[in-house]
Amino acid sequence: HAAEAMRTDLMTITRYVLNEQSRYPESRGDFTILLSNIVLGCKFVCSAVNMAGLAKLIGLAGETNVQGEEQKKLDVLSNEVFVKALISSGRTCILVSEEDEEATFVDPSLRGKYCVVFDPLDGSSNIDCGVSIGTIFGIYMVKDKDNATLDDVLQPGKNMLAAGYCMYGSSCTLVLSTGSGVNGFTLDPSLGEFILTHPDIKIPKKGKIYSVNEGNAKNWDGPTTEYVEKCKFPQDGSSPKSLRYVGSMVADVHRTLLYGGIFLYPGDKKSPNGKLRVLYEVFPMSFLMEQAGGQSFTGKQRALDLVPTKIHERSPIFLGSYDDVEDVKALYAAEE
Ligand code: AHM
Ligand code: MG
Repeated sequence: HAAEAMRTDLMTITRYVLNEQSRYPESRGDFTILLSNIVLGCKFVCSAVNMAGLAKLIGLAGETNVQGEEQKKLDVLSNEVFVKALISSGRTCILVSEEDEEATFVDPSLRGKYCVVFDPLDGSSNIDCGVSIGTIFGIYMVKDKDNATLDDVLQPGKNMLAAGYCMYGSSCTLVLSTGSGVNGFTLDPSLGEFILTHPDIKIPKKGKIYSVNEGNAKNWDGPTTEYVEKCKFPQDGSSPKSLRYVGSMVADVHRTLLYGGIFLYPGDKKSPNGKLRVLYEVFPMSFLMEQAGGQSFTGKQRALDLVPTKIHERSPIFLGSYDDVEDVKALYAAEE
């Protein structure tokens, strides 16, 4: 009977969030509306990614994004869809997108109380070869929507109300935390609905996989070098870890969350702050990791304690299984 109930009692993401938000009756409707607009953006990007070859959406748009990288048409399109969906929700106040140099302050007539930071299509260098890519987002609450300032988004990650990502892979999976655990929803294309398929995700306490761009090894600092050496040549009699690196953060973090292990994008001599952006890459993924029982560390501190000073700021990041991140922390502590 249980199996039967599973098939007929569909826990959609909207239903899930409504249930969960019943703790906060006053904000229940607003958050659900905001989230359904994020979900709409994800569904759009999912179908655009799947049609990319056919629709000839792939190709250079002839623009560079704020970090000076080549931008594909699909990034531009995804960004536009998210920005428009978020503004039209009437529930947002400030938007920070990887694709826009400046933060967007929503017109007062359409303003709501939420700030959304997002990377509409992360891992775009992987589009052409069909590797999984994703959308990453984090949600803050504005202090006073009539006097919103950049400080409302330059807040430590621990102040986020919710964070998540959507992975466009062999299936389309949305992983969400609203601050009480982590849940995964898979898009049923025939229904157009995200259905709860991965309830209460917990990351294994210790993992067997490390995930890093080892091509940068010559510029790493001592603790990162030592840590990766330890993964390959453990001195405590344990087996070496396997290396898995897609080069698409959502895919690498998703695997880390489900299988355990560690994902690192350290700083190095050439890029002391690494590559990944604090607001819409490091924070949402760190939020999810902690909510799933893992940890996230910058090399100096708990990642979610970091207070960003610029919206596109970067930070080194080590995140994943509790024990694996603990090992990294010990190496950095020993260096001091
Ligand atoms: P992007 O935002 O330009 O797509 O870059 C971010 C991506 C992440 O998805 C991934 O973790 C990282 O860049 C990989 O970088 P590298 O190619 O240096 O290993
Ligand atoms: Mg990105």
